[in-house]
Amino acid sequence: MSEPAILLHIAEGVATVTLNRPSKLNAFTAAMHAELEHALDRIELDRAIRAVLLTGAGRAFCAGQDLTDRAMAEGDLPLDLGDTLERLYNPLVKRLYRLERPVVCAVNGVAAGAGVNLALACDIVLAARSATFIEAFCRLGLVPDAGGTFALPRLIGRARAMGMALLGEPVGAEQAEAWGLIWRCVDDADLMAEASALARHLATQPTRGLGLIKRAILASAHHTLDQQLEVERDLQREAGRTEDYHEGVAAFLEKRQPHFRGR
Ligand code: LHQ
Repeated sequence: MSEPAILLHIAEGVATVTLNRPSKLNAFTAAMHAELEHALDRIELDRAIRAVLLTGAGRAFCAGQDLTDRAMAEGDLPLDLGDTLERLYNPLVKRLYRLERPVVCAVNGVAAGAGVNLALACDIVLAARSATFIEAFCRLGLVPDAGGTFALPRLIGRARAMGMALLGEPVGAEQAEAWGLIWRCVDDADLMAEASALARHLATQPTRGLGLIKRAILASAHHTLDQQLEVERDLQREAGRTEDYHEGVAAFLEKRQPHFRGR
């Protein structure tokens, strides 16, 4: 039996999802998409999972689409890349944005093409100091996909987004942190310990509140101030009805540590 392309490990409220095709730098095949979809199904259904950690096996995070994977071609017709996005990448990106659990990404090595944009669809991105981010699409005559043209200008501004997308040059993790492309760059040897500790911490926090924060921040990308103030009003109303909010206030008043249950 062949190795699974996705590893799923669940412990301490954290689902660790590992892209697992290290010999091909974890490039995406159709089979890998299917396994990842299955893992996300499991995560979405299990309320005991309160944070997700995404990373790659081996020396790379993800080299994007596997350029040899012809499994998506139909008969002798030319491969419809739009169809590949519609069926595989777009639902994946939407799921990560909409997942009401914090998603930490540990970029353990090179991220290229859709691999970069998959990382940028996560909520908190840590990267090993040696990792690089390559918007490699332009080298192939393609357009950044998997949400890249949405995330890049919003995270780093138009000038840097254009530079990354039109030149396809590797951007190092330190530069990525300085630009605000990612949350933090850490020493290679510390990456997994730091990312796991962060995910474990998030898994002890008010999960519903964190999910609502995520929704609010992501909604702001296409809202006016007035619209966003309405979003905050509605989400705060919801947050104020959670058990965890009451626990947070009680713990504060009783001068003790809160015990959040994610409800
Ligand atoms: C790979 C790949 C790869 C297959 C490394 N595929 N084997 C596209 C089309 C369809 C629809 C949806 O959207 C997309 C989105 C995209 O993601 S397009 C962009 C695809 N990705 C790339 O263009 C990146 C291609 N890879 C590279 O440029 C290099 O491999 C990087 C810079 C990532 C790493 O370079 P090295 O560290 O020198 O490693 P390597 O090139 O020697 O790769 C190691 C192995 O992994 C090698 O296999 P081999 O059997 O020769 O050891 C590569 O062929 C394989 N590999 N990326 N995307």
